[in-house]
Amino acid sequence: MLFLDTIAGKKSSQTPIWIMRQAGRYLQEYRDVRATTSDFISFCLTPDKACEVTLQPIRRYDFDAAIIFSDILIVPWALNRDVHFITGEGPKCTPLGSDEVIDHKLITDFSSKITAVAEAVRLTRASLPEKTALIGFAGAPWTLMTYMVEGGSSKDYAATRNWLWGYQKQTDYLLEILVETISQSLISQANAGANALMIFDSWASAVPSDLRPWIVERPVQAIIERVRQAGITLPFICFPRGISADLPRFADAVDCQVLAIDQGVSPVFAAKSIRADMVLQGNLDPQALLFGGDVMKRAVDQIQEAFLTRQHIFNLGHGITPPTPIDHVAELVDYIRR
Ligand code: 1CP
Repeated sequence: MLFLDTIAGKKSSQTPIWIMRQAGRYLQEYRDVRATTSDFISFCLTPDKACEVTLQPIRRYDFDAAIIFSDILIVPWALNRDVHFITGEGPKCTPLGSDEVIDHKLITDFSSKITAVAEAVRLTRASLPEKTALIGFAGAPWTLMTYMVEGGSSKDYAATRNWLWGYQKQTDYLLEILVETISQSLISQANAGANALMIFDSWASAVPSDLRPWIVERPVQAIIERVRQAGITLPFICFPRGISADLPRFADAVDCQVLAIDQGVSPVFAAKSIRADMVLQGNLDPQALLFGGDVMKRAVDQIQEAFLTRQHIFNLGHGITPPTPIDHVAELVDYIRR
Protein backbone atom coordinates (compact mmCIF):
# COMPACT_ATOMS: atom_id res chain seq x y z
CA MET A 1 0.00 0.00 0.00
CA LEU A 2 1.52 3.30 -1.11
CA PHE A 3 -0.35 5.04 1.74
CA LEU A 4 1.09 2.84 4.52
CA ASP A 5 4.53 2.61 2.85
CA THR A 6 4.73 6.41 2.80
CA ILE A 7 3.84 6.55 6.50
CA ALA A 8 6.49 3.90 7.18
CA GLY A 9 9.09 6.21 5.60
CA LYS A 10 9.61 4.42 2.27
CA LYS A 11 10.59 6.70 -0.59
CA SER A 12 8.50 6.61 -3.75
CA SER A 13 8.15 8.77 -6.84
CA GLN A 14 4.38 8.78 -6.13
CA THR A 15 2.60 10.89 -3.51
CA PRO A 16 -0.45 9.13 -2.03
CA ILE A 17 -3.69 11.11 -2.22
CA TRP A 18 -7.11 11.02 -0.57
CA ILE A 19 -9.41 13.88 0.33
CA MET A 20 -11.29 14.72 3.50
CA ARG A 21 -15.07 14.23 3.08
CA GLN A 22 -14.38 12.32 -0.15
CA ALA A 23 -17.64 10.43 0.44
CA GLY A 24 -20.32 13.08 0.52
CA ARG A 25 -22.72 15.45 -1.05
CA TYR A 26 -20.59 16.54 -4.05
CA LEU A 27 -21.22 13.01 -5.46
CA GLN A 28 -24.61 12.27 -7.08
CA GLU A 29 -24.24 8.57 -6.19
CA TYR A 30 -23.84 9.58 -2.51
CA ARG A 31 -26.96 11.75 -2.62
CA ASP A 32 -28.88 8.82 -4.15
CA VAL A 33 -27.97 6.38 -1.36
CA ARG A 34 -28.35 9.10 1.31
CA ALA A 35 -31.92 9.76 0.11
CA THR A 36 -32.91 6.21 1.13
CA THR A 37 -32.60 7.01 4.90
CA SER A 38 -33.89 10.29 6.29
CA ASP A 39 -32.19 10.04 9.70
CA PHE A 40 -28.44 10.65 9.37
CA ILE A 41 -27.43 8.65 12.49
CA SER A 42 -29.42 5.62 11.24
CA PHE A 43 -27.73 6.07 7.87
CA CYS A 44 -24.26 5.97 9.49
CA LEU A 45 -25.27 2.89 11.53
CA THR A 46 -26.48 0.85 8.52
CA PRO A 47 -23.32 -1.12 7.63
CA ASP A 48 -24.11 -1.92 3.98
CA LYS A 49 -24.98 1.72 3.21
CA ALA A 50 -21.95 3.07 5.09
CA CYS A 51 -19.81 0.56 3.20
CA GLU A 52 -21.34 1.48 -0.18
CA VAL A 53 -20.77 5.24 0.20
CA THR A 54 -17.22 4.65 1.48
CA LEU A 55 -16.44 2.74 -1.72
CA GLN A 56 -18.02 5.28 -4.12
CA PRO A 57 -15.11 7.75 -4.24
CA ILE A 58 -12.63 4.86 -4.55
CA ARG A 59 -14.45 3.50 -7.63
CA ARG A 60 -14.50 6.95 -9.19
CA TYR A 61 -10.98 8.19 -8.36
CA ASP A 62 -8.98 5.22 -7.06
CA PHE A 63 -7.75 7.22 -4.05
CA ASP A 64 -4.90 5.64 -2.06
CA ALA A 65 -7.04 5.59 1.08
CA ALA A 66 -10.72 5.29 1.94
CA ILE A 67 -12.16 6.72 5.16
CA ILE A 68 -14.98 4.76 6.76
CA PHE A 69 -18.29 6.57 6.37
CA SER A 70 -19.51 7.54 9.82
CA ASP A 71 -19.53 10.74 11.88
CA ILE A 72 -17.64 12.05 14.88
CA LEU A 73 -20.99 12.63 16.64
CA ILE A 74 -21.66 8.88 16.88
CA VAL A 75 -19.61 8.93 20.13
CA PRO A 76 -21.84 11.48 21.96
CA TRP A 77 -24.88 9.71 20.47
CA ALA A 78 -23.65 6.42 21.97
CA LEU A 79 -23.28 8.24 25.31
CA ASN A 80 -27.05 8.82 25.11
CA ARG A 81 -26.85 12.50 24.18
CA ASP A 82 -29.89 13.16 21.99
CA VAL A 83 -27.84 13.90 18.87
CA HIS A 84 -29.85 14.48 15.71
CA PHE A 85 -29.11 16.17 12.40
CA ILE A 86 -31.39 18.82 10.98
CA THR A 87 -31.05 19.30 7.22
CA GLY A 88 -29.49 22.66 6.46
CA GLU A 89 -28.72 23.33 10.15
CA GLY A 90 -26.36 20.53 11.14
CA PRO A 91 -26.13 18.59 14.40
CA LYS A 92 -28.20 19.43 17.49
CA CYS A 93 -28.41 17.99 21.02
CA THR A 94 -29.45 19.12 24.49
CA PRO A 95 -26.51 21.12 25.94
CA LEU A 96 -24.66 19.26 28.70
CA GLY A 97 -24.94 21.02 32.08
CA SER A 98 -21.73 21.57 34.05
CA ASP A 99 -23.24 19.65 36.99
CA GLU A 100 -24.51 16.71 34.92
CA VAL A 101 -23.08 13.29 35.70
CA ILE A 102 -22.69 10.76 32.91
CA ASP A 103 -23.91 7.32 34.00
CA HIS A 104 -20.92 4.99 34.32
CA LYS A 105 -22.92 2.19 32.71
CA LEU A 106 -22.86 4.19 29.43
CA ILE A 107 -19.08 3.92 29.44
CA THR A 108 -18.89 0.22 30.27
CA ASP A 109 -21.58 -0.58 27.66
CA PHE A 110 -20.20 1.85 25.10
CA SER A 111 -18.71 -0.63 22.61
CA SER A 112 -21.98 -2.56 22.31
CA LYS A 113 -23.71 0.58 20.95
CA ILE A 114 -21.29 1.07 18.08
CA THR A 115 -20.97 -2.47 16.71
CA ALA A 116 -22.55 -1.26 13.44
CA VAL A 117 -19.48 0.94 12.81
CA ALA A 118 -17.15 -2.03 13.30
CA GLU A 119 -19.36 -4.08 10.97
CA ALA A 120 -19.15 -1.34 8.32
CA VAL A 121 -15.34 -1.35 8.67
CA ARG A 122 -15.27 -5.16 8.28
CA LEU A 123 -17.49 -5.08 5.17
CA THR A 124 -15.55 -2.22 3.61
CA ARG A 125 -12.12 -3.74 4.23
CA ALA A 126 -13.33 -6.95 2.57
CA SER A 127 -14.56 -5.01 -0.51
CA LEU A 128 -11.69 -2.57 -1.02
CA PRO A 129 -8.81 -3.27 -3.41
CA GLU A 130 -5.86 -4.63 -1.46
CA LYS A 131 -3.71 -1.58 -2.31
CA THR A 132 -6.25 0.85 -0.81
CA ALA A 133 -5.85 1.68 2.88
CA LEU A 134 -8.92 2.03 5.11
CA ILE A 135 -8.88 4.83 7.71
CA GLY A 136 -10.95 4.53 10.88
CA PHE A 137 -11.60 7.77 12.78
CA ALA A 138 -13.04 9.64 15.72
CA GLY A 139 -13.43 13.24 16.85
CA ALA A 140 -10.98 14.52 19.46
CA PRO A 141 -12.25 15.10 23.01
CA TRP A 142 -12.26 18.91 22.68
CA THR A 143 -14.19 18.97 19.40
CA LEU A 144 -16.79 16.49 20.75
CA MET A 145 -17.00 18.53 23.97
CA THR A 146 -17.92 21.65 21.95
CA TYR A 147 -20.93 19.91 20.38
CA MET A 148 -22.01 18.45 23.75
CA VAL A 149 -21.71 21.72 25.66
CA GLU A 150 -23.02 24.08 22.95
CA GLY A 151 -25.78 21.69 21.85
CA GLY A 152 -24.63 21.91 18.24
CA SER A 153 -22.31 23.87 15.98
CA SER A 154 -21.04 27.23 17.19
CA LYS A 155 -19.39 30.39 15.91
CA ASP A 156 -17.32 31.27 18.97
CA TYR A 157 -17.58 28.25 21.36
CA ALA A 158 -18.24 30.73 24.21
CA ALA A 159 -20.11 28.23 26.42
CA THR A 160 -17.39 25.58 26.03
CA ARG A 161 -14.62 28.13 26.64
CA ASN A 162 -16.44 29.16 29.81
CA TRP A 163 -15.89 25.63 31.07
CA LEU A 164 -12.13 26.03 30.54
CA TRP A 165 -12.04 29.02 32.92
CA GLY A 166 -14.88 28.38 35.33
CA TYR A 167 -15.41 24.62 35.42
CA GLN A 168 -11.99 23.02 35.26
CA LYS A 169 -12.85 19.92 37.31
CA GLN A 170 -15.93 19.32 35.17
CA THR A 171 -13.81 19.79 32.05
CA ASP A 172 -11.34 17.14 33.23
CA TYR A 173 -14.23 14.79 34.08
CA LEU A 174 -15.78 15.15 30.62
CA LEU A 175 -12.45 14.89 28.79
CA GLU A 176 -11.65 11.70 30.70
CA ILE A 177 -14.96 10.09 29.69
CA LEU A 178 -14.37 11.11 26.10
CA VAL A 179 -10.79 9.78 26.10
CA GLU A 180 -12.11 6.40 27.27
CA THR A 181 -15.04 6.15 24.84
CA ILE A 182 -13.14 7.53 21.83
CA SER A 183 -10.39 4.97 22.57
CA GLN A 184 -12.97 2.18 22.64
CA SER A 185 -14.35 3.35 19.30
CA LEU A 186 -10.90 3.42 17.69
CA ILE A 187 -9.95 0.03 19.16
CA SER A 188 -13.11 -1.55 17.74
CA GLN A 189 -12.44 -0.04 14.28
CA ALA A 190 -8.84 -1.29 14.43
CA ASN A 191 -9.95 -4.78 15.40
CA ALA A 192 -12.45 -4.75 12.53
CA GLY A 193 -9.70 -4.16 9.96
CA ALA A 194 -8.89 -0.44 9.73
CA ASN A 195 -5.32 0.24 8.52
CA ALA A 196 -4.82 3.67 10.15
CA LEU A 197 -6.68 5.78 12.73
CA MET A 198 -7.43 9.49 12.40
CA ILE A 199 -8.41 11.92 15.17
CA PHE A 200 -10.25 15.06 14.00
CA ASP A 201 -9.85 18.08 16.27
CA SER A 202 -11.70 20.38 13.90
CA TRP A 203 -12.22 23.19 16.43
CA ALA A 204 -8.80 23.07 18.17
CA SER A 205 -8.20 26.68 17.12
CA ALA A 206 -10.90 27.81 19.59
CA VAL A 207 -8.74 26.75 22.56
CA PRO A 208 -6.44 29.56 23.76
CA SER A 209 -2.86 28.67 22.86
CA ASP A 210 -1.63 28.36 26.47
CA LEU A 211 -4.45 25.92 27.28
CA ARG A 212 -3.78 23.64 24.29
CA PRO A 213 -1.35 21.33 26.14
CA TRP A 214 -4.17 20.61 28.65
CA ILE A 215 -7.16 20.54 26.30
CA VAL A 216 -5.79 19.52 22.90
CA GLU A 217 -2.43 17.73 23.26
CA ARG A 218 -2.78 15.63 26.45
CA PRO A 219 -6.23 14.12 25.78
CA VAL A 220 -5.20 13.11 22.24
CA GLN A 221 -1.94 11.62 23.53
CA ALA A 222 -3.94 9.76 26.22
CA ILE A 223 -6.11 8.19 23.50
CA ILE A 224 -3.04 7.05 21.56
CA GLU A 225 -1.56 5.50 24.72
CA ARG A 226 -4.85 3.80 25.59
CA VAL A 227 -5.17 2.32 22.06
CA ARG A 228 -1.51 1.20 22.13
CA GLN A 229 -2.15 -0.52 25.50
CA ALA A 230 -4.81 -2.58 23.72
CA GLY A 231 -2.04 -3.96 21.50
CA ILE A 232 -2.87 -1.87 18.42
CA THR A 233 0.14 -0.68 16.46
CA LEU A 234 -1.64 1.11 13.56
CA PRO A 235 -0.40 4.56 12.53
CA PHE A 236 -2.27 7.60 13.90
CA ILE A 237 -3.15 10.70 11.87
CA CYS A 238 -3.92 13.79 13.97
CA PHE A 239 -5.70 16.88 12.68
CA PRO A 240 -5.55 19.72 15.21
CA ARG A 241 -7.14 22.18 12.82
CA GLY A 242 -6.21 25.84 12.94
CA ILE A 243 -3.46 25.76 15.60
CA SER A 244 -0.84 26.96 13.04
CA ALA A 245 2.18 28.20 15.06
CA ASP A 246 1.47 25.58 17.77
CA LEU A 247 1.86 22.65 15.36
CA PRO A 248 5.54 22.01 16.22
CA ARG A 249 4.69 21.84 19.95
CA PHE A 250 1.72 19.55 19.23
CA ALA A 251 4.02 17.27 17.20
CA ASP A 252 6.50 17.07 20.08
CA ALA A 253 3.76 16.25 22.61
CA VAL A 254 1.77 13.73 20.60
CA ASP A 255 3.10 10.37 19.48
CA CYS A 256 1.28 10.22 16.13
CA GLN A 257 2.85 9.25 12.80
CA VAL A 258 1.00 11.71 10.54
CA LEU A 259 0.03 15.33 11.12
CA ALA A 260 -2.77 16.65 8.93
CA ILE A 261 -2.43 20.36 8.33
CA ASP A 262 -5.05 22.86 7.23
CA GLN A 263 -4.69 25.54 4.56
CA GLY A 264 -4.06 28.21 7.21
CA VAL A 265 -0.50 26.89 7.62
CA SER A 266 2.27 27.67 5.18
CA PRO A 267 3.64 24.37 3.83
CA VAL A 268 7.13 25.91 3.93
CA PHE A 269 6.71 26.67 7.68
CA ALA A 270 5.33 23.18 8.33
CA ALA A 271 8.14 21.47 6.44
CA LYS A 272 10.78 23.48 8.34
CA SER A 273 9.33 23.53 11.84
CA ILE A 274 7.71 20.17 12.53
CA ARG A 275 9.85 17.23 13.72
CA ALA A 276 11.51 15.59 10.73
CA ASP A 277 10.11 12.10 11.29
CA MET A 278 6.50 13.32 11.14
CA VAL A 279 4.66 12.54 7.91
CA LEU A 280 2.71 15.62 6.81
CA GLN A 281 -0.71 15.46 5.18
CA GLY A 282 -2.46 18.30 3.36
CA ASN A 283 -3.09 21.09 2.64
CA LEU A 284 -4.73 22.42 -0.55
CA ASP A 285 -7.44 25.00 0.10
CA PRO A 286 -10.79 23.31 -0.73
CA GLN A 287 -11.70 26.54 -2.58
CA ALA A 288 -8.75 26.03 -4.96
CA LEU A 289 -10.23 22.62 -5.85
CA LEU A 290 -13.58 24.29 -6.44
CA PHE A 291 -11.90 26.51 -9.07
CA GLY A 292 -9.73 23.78 -10.59
CA GLY A 293 -7.56 24.41 -13.65
CA ASP A 294 -4.26 26.28 -13.59
CA VAL A 295 -5.05 28.15 -10.37
CA MET A 296 -5.37 24.83 -8.58
CA LYS A 297 -2.33 23.30 -10.29
CA ARG A 298 -0.12 26.19 -9.24
CA ALA A 299 -1.24 25.77 -5.63
CA VAL A 300 -0.53 22.01 -5.86
CA ASP A 301 2.98 22.74 -7.22
CA GLN A 302 3.75 25.00 -4.27
CA ILE A 303 2.64 22.37 -1.76
CA GLN A 304 4.61 19.59 -3.44
CA GLU A 305 7.70 21.74 -3.71
CA ALA A 306 7.58 22.58 0.00
CA PHE A 307 7.31 18.89 0.94
CA LEU A 308 9.89 17.61 -1.55
CA THR A 309 12.28 16.45 1.17
CA ARG A 310 9.58 15.09 3.52
CA GLN A 311 7.18 12.15 3.60
CA HIS A 312 3.92 13.66 2.35
CA ILE A 313 0.33 12.54 1.80
CA PHE A 314 -1.62 14.85 -0.48
CA ASN A 315 -4.99 16.06 0.83
CA LEU A 316 -7.07 19.19 1.20
CA GLY A 317 -6.69 21.49 4.22
CA HIS A 318 -10.31 20.66 5.17
CA GLY A 319 -13.26 18.79 3.66
CA ILE A 320 -14.34 19.09 0.04
CA THR A 321 -17.37 21.36 -0.29
CA PRO A 322 -20.65 20.13 -1.86
CA PRO A 323 -20.57 22.50 -4.90
CA THR A 324 -17.13 21.22 -6.05
CA PRO A 325 -17.39 19.90 -9.65
CA ILE A 326 -16.53 16.19 -9.81
CA ASP A 327 -14.27 16.80 -12.84
CA HIS A 328 -11.99 18.96 -10.72
CA VAL A 329 -11.35 16.06 -8.37
CA ALA A 330 -10.36 13.86 -11.34
CA GLU A 331 -8.13 16.70 -12.58
CA LEU A 332 -6.42 16.91 -9.17
CA VAL A 333 -5.83 13.15 -8.92
CA ASP A 334 -4.43 13.03 -12.49
CA TYR A 335 -2.18 15.98 -11.77
CA ILE A 336 -0.76 14.40 -8.59
CA ARG A 337 -0.13 11.15 -10.49
CA ARG A 338 1.26 12.81 -13.63
O1 1CP B 1 -26.74 14.40 5.16
C1 1CP B 1 -25.51 14.52 4.98
O2 1CP B 1 -25.00 13.96 3.99
C2 1CP B 1 -24.77 15.35 6.00
C3 1CP B 1 -23.36 15.74 5.69
C4 1CP B 1 -22.36 14.91 6.50
C5 1CP B 1 -21.47 13.94 6.01
C6 1CP B 1 -21.29 13.54 4.57
C7 1CP B 1 -22.19 14.95 7.91
C8 1CP B 1 -22.95 15.78 8.85
N1 1CP B 1 -21.23 14.03 8.26
C9 1CP B 1 -20.77 13.38 7.15
C10 1CP B 1 -19.77 12.28 7.12
C11 1CP B 1 -18.48 12.46 7.80
N2 1CP B 1 -18.25 13.30 8.87
C12 1CP B 1 -17.29 11.74 7.53
C13 1CP B 1 -17.14 10.59 6.54
C14 1CP B 1 -17.12 11.01 5.11
C15 1CP B 1 -15.79 11.24 4.49
O3 1CP B 1 -14.92 11.92 5.09
O4 1CP B 1 -15.60 10.76 3.37
C16 1CP B 1 -16.31 12.24 8.39
C17 1CP B 1 -14.85 11.84 8.45
C18 1CP B 1 -16.93 13.20 9.23
C19 1CP B 1 -16.24 13.89 10.33
C20 1CP B 1 -16.87 15.08 10.93
N3 1CP B 1 -18.19 15.32 11.25
C21 1CP B 1 -16.13 16.19 11.41
C22 1CP B 1 -14.61 16.28 11.39
C23 1CP B 1 -14.07 16.64 10.05
C24 1CP B 1 -14.34 18.07 9.61
O5 1CP B 1 -14.92 18.21 8.52
O6 1CP B 1 -13.92 19.01 10.31
C25 1CP B 1 -17.04 17.11 11.96
C26 1CP B 1 -16.70 18.46 12.58
C27 1CP B 1 -18.35 16.55 11.85
C28 1CP B 1 -19.62 17.12 12.38
C29 1CP B 1 -20.68 17.24 11.36
N4 1CP B 1 -21.19 16.19 10.65
C30 1CP B 1 -22.15 16.63 9.76
C31 1CP B 1 -22.29 18.04 9.95
C32 1CP B 1 -23.23 18.94 9.18
C33 1CP B 1 -21.37 18.41 10.95
C34 1CP B 1 -21.22 19.79 11.56
C35 1CP B 1 -20.09 20.61 11.03
C36 1CP B 1 -20.07 21.97 11.74
O7 1CP B 1 -20.28 22.05 12.97
O8 1CP B 1 -19.78 22.95 11.05
